[in-house]
Amino acid sequence: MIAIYPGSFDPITLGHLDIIQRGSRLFEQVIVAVLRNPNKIPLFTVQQRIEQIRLAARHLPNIEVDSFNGLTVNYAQKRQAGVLLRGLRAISDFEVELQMAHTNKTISTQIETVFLATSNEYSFLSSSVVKEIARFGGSVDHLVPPHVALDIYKCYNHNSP
Ligand code: COD
Repeated sequence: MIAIYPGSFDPITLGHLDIIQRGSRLFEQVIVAVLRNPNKIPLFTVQQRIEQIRLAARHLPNIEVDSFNGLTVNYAQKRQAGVLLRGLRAISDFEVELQMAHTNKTISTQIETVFLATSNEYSFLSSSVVKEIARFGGSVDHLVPPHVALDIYKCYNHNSP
């Protein structure tokens, strides 16, 4: 079974990577799919995010990294995937994710959403938290892969604190 792990990944965090690693043990192939979203101004371009994810997941043989636009379920169908993989951190995630899963079911009954609970150590972690810390000069070395931390420091014009 092929699973799609869709998201913004702006940037990928250790929380995302944990879901990718655990997903790679559950599915034949996991396609990490970065949404090309013209309505948001991201910190990193889609191409930069793809490269960051590829490098972070290079030790996993069954991971592909791609980008998409439009509806996630349409992209999943195009890639012949049966599952949308999502991570759950808190009740706030649950409400949004459940609504998205139900909506997606109305578009395609063929595609199931599978949720993985966050690992305890990453339950607070999001791309926004990472950007907030870095913007104010803090270290994000413990929150993202090392090459991503370097990219972030470059963006905010500071060296590793
Ligand atoms: N631990 C576990 N899981 C985590 C962690 C963590 N620390 N951090 C993030 N995650 C999970 C998130 O819960 C999410 O499941 C996934 O990782 C990706 O997170 P993000 O924040 O990078 O990406 P999102 O949630 O902004 O991505 C949203 C989509 C792009 C998937 C969504 O907007 C979408 O599908 N858009 C396309 C249009 C569409 O099809 N909409 C659906 C119909 S309403």
